[in-house]
Amino acid sequence: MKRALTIQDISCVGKCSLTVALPIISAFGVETSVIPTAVLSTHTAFKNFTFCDLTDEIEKISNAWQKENISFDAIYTGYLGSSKQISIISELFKTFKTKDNFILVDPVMGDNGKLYSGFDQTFADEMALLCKNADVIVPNLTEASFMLHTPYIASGYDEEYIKDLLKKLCALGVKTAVLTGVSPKGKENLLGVYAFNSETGEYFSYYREKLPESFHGTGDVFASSLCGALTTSNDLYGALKTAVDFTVLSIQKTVENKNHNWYGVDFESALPYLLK
Ligand code: PXL
Repeated sequence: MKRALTIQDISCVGKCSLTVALPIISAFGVETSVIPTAVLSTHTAFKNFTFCDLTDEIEKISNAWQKENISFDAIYTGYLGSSKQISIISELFKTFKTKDNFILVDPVMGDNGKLYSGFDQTFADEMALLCKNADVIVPNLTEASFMLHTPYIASGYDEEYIKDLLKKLCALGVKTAVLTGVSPKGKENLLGVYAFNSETGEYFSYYREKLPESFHGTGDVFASSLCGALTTSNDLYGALKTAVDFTVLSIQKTVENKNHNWYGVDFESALPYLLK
């Protein structure tokens, strides 16, 4: 069985980060190992939350794994709490990267032109350095703009603008950059992903109809399903399609459930799609 490692926080309630990544990657038939970077009572979109930092555990866990000769087919990072965590995880990448596995970095730090609470430009610059060591990165337009120091453009941009951002992201040192939440001029009714493989020079885009509602946690659902799909097949374009379709289905299931929570998507109801 393939084994993936995912490194992100546990938000005890909130349907994001590890509570999303574990079930989704497992649904691909992939053993899912974790390093929790922090334990929060909920994610940070709630008004009141606790935060227990686990930065000091990361190196201890990594050192113990080295003694046990543990290895991974995939390493996927999501929400990280501090610049210090980023530098520790850069070292962990060097330790566990092999010629056969891949590193997926979701540089979680913001949306809709704004950084999430607790993040600043310095954090975005450190995240850009972490991306250098990744095979695949999946920023949204906000995260890409902060990492590249380019102005955030919410709408009205064309595909050339997206291609230019993708080239600049790959210039950070990453092999494949994927921009998420893309809706260019002429496709305003659609939302999708646009990817650039800097080794082959190929672009790939995949869109679905834009849904009337958006929800917290869809980025984590997308990145987790992309991790599962890439671990089980090295077809990037097929994996991106699976991840987009699973994310759209999760949103549809949420909308169908009239009693859905405000804080996350009902990806649980969409899991049977991955088991097919
Ligand atoms: O969904 C990304 C995420 C993960 N973890 C925590 C968050 C967020 C987004 O707000 O606050 C703690």
